[in-house]
Amino acid sequence: TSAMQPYRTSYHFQPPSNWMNDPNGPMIYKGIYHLFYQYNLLGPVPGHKVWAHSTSTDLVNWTPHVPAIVPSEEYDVNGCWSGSATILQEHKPAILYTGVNRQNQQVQNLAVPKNLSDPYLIEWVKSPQNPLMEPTAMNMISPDSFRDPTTAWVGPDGGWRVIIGSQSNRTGMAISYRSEDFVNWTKAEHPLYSANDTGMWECPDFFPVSAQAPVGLDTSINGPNVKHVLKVSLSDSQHDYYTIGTYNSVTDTYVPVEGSVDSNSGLRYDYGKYYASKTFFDSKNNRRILWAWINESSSADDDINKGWSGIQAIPRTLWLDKSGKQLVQWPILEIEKLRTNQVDLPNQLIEGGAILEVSGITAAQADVEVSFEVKELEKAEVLDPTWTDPQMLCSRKGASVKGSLGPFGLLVMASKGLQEYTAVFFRIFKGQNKYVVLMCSDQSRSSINNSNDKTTYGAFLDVDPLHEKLSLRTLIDHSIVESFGGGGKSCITARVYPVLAVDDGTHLHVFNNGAESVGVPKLSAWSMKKARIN
Ligand code: DQQ
Repeated sequence: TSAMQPYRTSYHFQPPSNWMNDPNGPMIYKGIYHLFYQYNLLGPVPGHKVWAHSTSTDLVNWTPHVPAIVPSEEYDVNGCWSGSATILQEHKPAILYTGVNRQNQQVQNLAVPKNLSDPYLIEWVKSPQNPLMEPTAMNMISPDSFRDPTTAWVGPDGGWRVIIGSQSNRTGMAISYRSEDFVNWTKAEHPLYSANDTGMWECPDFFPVSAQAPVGLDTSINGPNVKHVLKVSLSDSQHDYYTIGTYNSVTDTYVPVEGSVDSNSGLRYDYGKYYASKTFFDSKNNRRILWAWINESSSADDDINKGWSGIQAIPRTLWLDKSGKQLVQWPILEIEKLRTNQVDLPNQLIEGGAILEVSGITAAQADVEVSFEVKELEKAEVLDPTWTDPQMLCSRKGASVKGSLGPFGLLVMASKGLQEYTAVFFRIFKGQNKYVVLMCSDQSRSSINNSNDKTTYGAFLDVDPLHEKLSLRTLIDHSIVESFGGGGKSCITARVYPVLAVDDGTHLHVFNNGAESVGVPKLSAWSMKKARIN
């Protein structure tokens, strides 16, 4: 980063300039990871989209290539929108993407590599049969609500299935299509799943997870020890919600059991900023990896001034929690290659009201892991039964509001005199018949510049503080703070734009603003090296 560009990231993926949004078609081919993304070649504003393209051997360092898919035909002249890659028979990749046609209708198109022996897959060829799926008067699909094909999967009959995000009179839905040859697609009678009054479902994602082990599965796997996840990006709220359920591949029906897409109680990948996410199966390492777009919390004018907008979250491995009731996410292990200059705090007790600086690292570009241990749980504040909205609770009880057990956690991106800081912390409450852990990311003091959106985020964390330590990991990178509570059971990502806490003026602290002391058995912090991110 330079003095002129204090908010550019050093290890979170971003192009050198202009507008980026959704990750598209992530995959691994011949040992090389591919990331495509929605990109406006012309400026830091949304504009007309192309599929920009970068590759990597480690998901950390990236090499840019020429855009893979750009508007050129009647069926995509107004934009090449989001879509996904599928690995067909004989390891041949194929991309399904949404084209915005001359009439501004959304249609689905196919593109395949020109030269399969090129592991970088630089050149892509659009199918002469495009568009393959179109809204018509017959199929009653609305032409402005038909987009973002998923990775396709094979059913027991050997046929391909794919879903497309849509809505009909505010009923959000994932429309199903089937194909024998990946070119001729037939719409199924029923959507895979739909929910009333949820509005447009963008970027659906549908994939199996193992109920036995924390490993990833190929998208076409199904069976007795497999559950399925359906994620949708709700355009109304700009949040990614998921449900966990069972998929019957004979009848092509999905029945969610955990979570919901149609209420505030739905499960989210991330309780801060995190949108248009997409997973892929990493066949080399048997894991499923999640990518997502993190937009700015500053104004469009600021985007124009800095010349860019949007970053990608650090890719996360995701798997089904032992409880079967939620997913767990953790930054890909490769990111730890960037760690350097480890600093450890000795095991200690932090008294109520104490703030302790962790020095010796580049605090604007860091990775921190800390765990907290609370002894006298009976002193926990009683949770009012009406406090069901964690974000609201975190906003009302920010880092400066003293409690009993908490708030305790980290002050990241802090300026010298603490005029600026972002607080990531926990509070423990006594619920009806168990302790309830709240995790917050409080941006209210993140910048003395008040034109930024400094909304506070919050999530409940399914950890039992009677038997487990409370762990927190936070990845800090100049204008992004990505936090993982309880080993990845709840995640919160925030964007911050400090004025004082910039580069070397940035500090890191551990704090306890509760009345009771808390143990900190372990705290390790690392400076992060710069990655090659284009
Ligand atoms: N962004 C794409 C659409 C998608 C939306 C356009 C989600 O395909 O629905 O850039 O952010």
